[in-house]
Amino acid sequence: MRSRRDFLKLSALLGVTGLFKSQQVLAAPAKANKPVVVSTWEHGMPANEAAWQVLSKGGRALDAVEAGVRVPEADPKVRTVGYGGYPDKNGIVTLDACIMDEHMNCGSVAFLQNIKHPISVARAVMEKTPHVMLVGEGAKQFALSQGFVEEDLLTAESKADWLAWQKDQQLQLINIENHDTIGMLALDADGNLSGACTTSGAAYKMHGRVGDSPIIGAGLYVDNEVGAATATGMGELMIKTVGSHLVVELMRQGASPEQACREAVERIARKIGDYAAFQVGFLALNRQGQYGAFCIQPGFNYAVRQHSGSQLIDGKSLLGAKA
Ligand code: SD4
Repeated sequence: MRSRRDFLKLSALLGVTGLFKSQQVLAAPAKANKPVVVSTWEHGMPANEAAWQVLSKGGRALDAVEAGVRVPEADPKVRTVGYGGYPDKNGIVTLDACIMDEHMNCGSVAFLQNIKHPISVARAVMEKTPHVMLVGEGAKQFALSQGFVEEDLLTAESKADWLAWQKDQQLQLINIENHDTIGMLALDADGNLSGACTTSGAAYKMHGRVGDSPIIGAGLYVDNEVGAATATGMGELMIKTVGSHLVVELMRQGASPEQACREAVERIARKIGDYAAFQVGFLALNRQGQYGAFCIQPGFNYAVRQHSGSQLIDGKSLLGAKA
């Protein structure tokens, strides 16, 4: 049952923007498991704690997901997000990120270089421009105009690995051994959802390659009326299937978060011949605060933070024993 607060929000919106927009901001029911934050991989644990600082004080999900994913973006030991991320084949670190809130507002940057926090640039695109996506040099110029500073993001460790890789120049495919994008989804105490996704992408990718992580619908999607989803793994497979949007639409039709993620992985397996060579993991959170995940290969895990504490959970997989 919807709370009085939800109805007040709804009617306030009806007066201003009409029914269509009001449906988009319909918050979670009063009895939802909230607040809660979920994120991909083990580096989601410290990221979730930063998000929880916001959520546990009644803060907004949007602020929580931005604060959360900034943690691995700044951590040089996380080699596939932000500062310290693996470079492309030319030895250049290029970053992709996007963010989406409960009002269908979204912002994104792709092929961004020398800026440590692409998620905050994506948020600035969302809030300070009439656009959704800025790429490359244009994204950097916009970031600099907003006060972001230029930094060298290639650490000595990533440079050494890149130099070693140059000897045989094998393109690194995203499978079981190399992955780590952070996708984060949060439901706040007011019952509103937001999500963020940020990555340095596939190691030693072609210069100019952009994955799913900055693409709304592929790497991230949020519909406050239904739920939110994010993805990690070989981005080309999520782009081809608009994977995160698919997961949200499956939840709209009644699937649980885990069922929706599973069906999206099965869709990839049905449609994409060489899917078994890659890893793809979906993570979803619905407006009741229920969460779930599913992936192609065993080995994907996700972090959860809620009032009862924090947890790292192994995702079930299509090709693993747990399927
Ligand atoms: C990409 N999806 O660029 C990202 C990479 C990733 O875990 O998720 N790695 O394709």
